[in-house]
Amino acid sequence: MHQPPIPHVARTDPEIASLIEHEARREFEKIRLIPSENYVSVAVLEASGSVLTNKYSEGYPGRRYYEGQQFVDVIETMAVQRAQALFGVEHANVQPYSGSPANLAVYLAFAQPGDTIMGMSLPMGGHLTHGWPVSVTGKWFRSVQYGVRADTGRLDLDEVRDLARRERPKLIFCGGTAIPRTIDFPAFAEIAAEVGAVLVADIAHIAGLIAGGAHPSPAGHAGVITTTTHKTLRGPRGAMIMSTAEHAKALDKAVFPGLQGGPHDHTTAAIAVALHEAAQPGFRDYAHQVVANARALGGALTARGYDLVSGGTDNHLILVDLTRQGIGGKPAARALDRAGIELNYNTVPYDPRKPFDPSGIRLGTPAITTRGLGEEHMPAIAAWMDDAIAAAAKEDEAALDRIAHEVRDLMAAFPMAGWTTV
Ligand code: DSN
Repeated sequence: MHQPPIPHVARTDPEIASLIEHEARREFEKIRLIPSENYVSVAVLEASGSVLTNKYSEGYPGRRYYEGQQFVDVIETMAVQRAQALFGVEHANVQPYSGSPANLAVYLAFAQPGDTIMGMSLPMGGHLTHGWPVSVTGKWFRSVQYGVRADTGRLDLDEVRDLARRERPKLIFCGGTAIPRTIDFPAFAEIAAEVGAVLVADIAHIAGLIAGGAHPSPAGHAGVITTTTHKTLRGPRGAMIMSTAEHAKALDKAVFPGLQGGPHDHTTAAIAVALHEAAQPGFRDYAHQVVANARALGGALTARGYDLVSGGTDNHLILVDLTRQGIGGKPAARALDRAGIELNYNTVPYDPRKPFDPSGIRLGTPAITTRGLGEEHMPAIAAWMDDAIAAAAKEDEAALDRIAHEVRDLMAAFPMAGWTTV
């Protein structure tokens, strides 16, 4: 059952309680490979489910618009200090509701509508909020986008530099949602400095790897760092903006009152708890194991004939082009989910197919590593994936059921925070 238990929900709203219980069991039984997801600790669950949800706290510690901040002020200050210490930054704002509002606050702090901004395009691995046309960031700003090379699947920093020199953007975003390779923050910083842009490192995917020393840090290179708190960082759903002292005031003003009302104090407390967990020595082991698992899984998939975008991975994430397998990403992802392996369909760079029916799948190892799986388990996962994709092509439902059963048997041996079998 769900941990912590939810007897009050069960009594007052049994339908919702039952759905929560089903979701907890689903998370326990599946091999969860969506690279932006994880399992938070019971401590994080408790903090985010606490009475702090009752409080309004517009403003910042010591400068609020409501009374009764005796404890909330201390909590937010602790969260800020823990972020500063963990990431080695001069300033942190822990109030953004999630990654997209955090990025929007950065635009508000540094750009006017119509200004030129630059980011990686969504189908090449960037994020919607880095200036993709359907996002407000692509509608209200003049967005120029860079991608990866067709032959390597990797960024070409000479191309990024040429584009920046030509377009003179006010903001340059680096980072994204489907980048399997190490981000060269010093190189981006050099380009931004040359054209007079503010460099924004969106580390949402890799924040936990950076905290654990498994990916280089943008601190000291990027003037602004944005991140969600719920991916590799393994905290509640939320976000942070970190920066040099120089940008602190503009960013704080942009978050509140520029973009948001009251911060979600229960989330702030849970972020503080997660940051404390990420500062423990065991988190370094976790971060390095995430990368080792991704390398092992990528290697096992390659050995089975799968094409990995950029040829492999340096981090937690793998992007697979299924063209050679003769199946689209969407039917493959559906079949894998049926087989107990959860991931998402994804465009690959230069994808000839449509975004809603693309050529690829995106997967990663943050969640399974939290469950305790190691490199030795990756060949079996690759074999199940291969079998499920072959079964999808033949519409072999029995094979998918068999794999789901085997997956459930494996995962039963790995405890999950948030679920208890007794
Ligand atoms: N939805 C996130 C992801 O899955 O990468 C990005 O916002």
